Amino acid sequence: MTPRPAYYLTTAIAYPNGEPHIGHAYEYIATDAMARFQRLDGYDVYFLTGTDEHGLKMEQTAQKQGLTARELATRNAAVFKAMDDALGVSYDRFIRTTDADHYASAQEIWRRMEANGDIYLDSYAGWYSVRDERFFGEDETAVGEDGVRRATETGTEVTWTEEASYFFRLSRYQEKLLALYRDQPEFAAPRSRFNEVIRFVEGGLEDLSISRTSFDWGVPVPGDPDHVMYVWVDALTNYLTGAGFPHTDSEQYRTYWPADLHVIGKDISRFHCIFWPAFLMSADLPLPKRVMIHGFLHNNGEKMSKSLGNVVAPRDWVAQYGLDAVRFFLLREIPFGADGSYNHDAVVGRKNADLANNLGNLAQRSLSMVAKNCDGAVPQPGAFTAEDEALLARAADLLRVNREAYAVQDFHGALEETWRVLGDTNAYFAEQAPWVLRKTDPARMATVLYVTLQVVRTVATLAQPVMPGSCATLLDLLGVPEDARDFAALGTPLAPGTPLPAPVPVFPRYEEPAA
Ligand code: ME8
Repeated sequence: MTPRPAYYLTTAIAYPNGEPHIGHAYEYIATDAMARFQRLDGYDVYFLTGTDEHGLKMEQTAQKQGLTARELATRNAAVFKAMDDALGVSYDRFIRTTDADHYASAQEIWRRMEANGDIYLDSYAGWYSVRDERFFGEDETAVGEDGVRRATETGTEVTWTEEASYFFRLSRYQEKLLALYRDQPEFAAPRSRFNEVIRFVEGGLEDLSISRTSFDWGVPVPGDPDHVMYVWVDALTNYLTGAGFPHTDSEQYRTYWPADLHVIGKDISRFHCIFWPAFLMSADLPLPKRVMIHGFLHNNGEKMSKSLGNVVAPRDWVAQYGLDAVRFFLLREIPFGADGSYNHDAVVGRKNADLANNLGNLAQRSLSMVAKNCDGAVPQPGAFTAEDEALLARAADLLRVNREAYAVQDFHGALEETWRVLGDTNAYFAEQAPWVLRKTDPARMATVLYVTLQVVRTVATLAQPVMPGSCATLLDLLGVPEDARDFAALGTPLAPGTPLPAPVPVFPRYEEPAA
């Protein structure tokens, strides 16, 4: 047997300085859908997520709460992990940057960059935003009416920082990065955000301060314990740690590095598309194949913020709408890569129209008819008409359509096309009227029900990455054995005569709670 091809994907690792919000959940759910899709499509998937625990932001938040940074990180890493579990995020490892193997990994990449002559000691004087864990040039900041200096791009407060620091020779990598972008036009997406990165690099790169001496909450710099690494050097390296680095001869590393996909939000594209490949080039390590940059979620068009009180906790949404409706809404509503807005009516609209009506109703009506009129087993179809053949062909083509969409993380497009076929199946069902055929032509009724079940089964199989729980229940109702739910199994049509359990509704409507 040839080994299954490997597929290694990651989310950004979150700062556990507070509780996760729906923006975090969005990234994890999308990456999880990608991981599940690839598994169902026969890949040997490794899925990494976790927490980014070092740096001044963690240190300062902890101090305010009377905790050590480690205590704060431990407490909130558990909250993030519990949220992943509650959201059905099928990670293979939840990495914490305080894990021992991560220290070894971050120190090894540092040594390699140093050995390559890319690290030198100097002193840093400039502006630093703790919120963004990021340095800014004077010209990238401005003093507001309140006398506070802020970073123009992110609006966060900056403080003057002057200390001994190691620098990474980022300036050396401008040409190599531009060559990478030219040679691998799919290295980052969407194109508009990738173009912003390219324009920034074309504007010239300055060397990067990569260590701090004014606090010690970080990975110690090899050979100079007065310094800890700049948090982003250590954070980005988590992707290598997850792949078994520094053990480059390990099975884990040989199987999974380079990563196939990093999924991140738009605010950290420069770190992933500029710094990260430059560090890897310097350390003489292969580069990840793709960085997918998603947009930001806004509450009713407004930025989520604690002061506006509009931050959605993922667990509240799950309690209110149900997990699979939340997962479906987020991936169906917003084209991945674009910013998106959410509100209650939009979620309810998707839950009721797309799930309860389009899919749930069709499944329930066809399965109930089968239970009553076909001895509770998959019906035996007769000869297919041109309409039957056309619909079955469209359903069969959905695997190709979904593969093409997932290959570029177009979850929205995948679901849109899949639901279009469902919509047409609803029209077919209404037109064929099997409840009339029941009396006039029962053999034809059996064929119509068979065709409908075959489409529902295809949709339930392909929608598993987005709605694992509900689709599993639906596939149970369709009599599809657990070992026949991967995409390869779609090549075998439903077997007539398979006994089916009594149908139950899988996609309930949202009912407003009584006032
Ligand atoms: O940036 N909508 O951590 P983080 C969508 N530790 N996505 C959002 C969002 C929103 N409103 N707000 C944040 C960090 N995100 C670093 C990453 S990776 C080596 C280190 C996304 O907790 C954000 O873009 O601030 C990022 O991808 C992720 O959530 C974690 O953000």
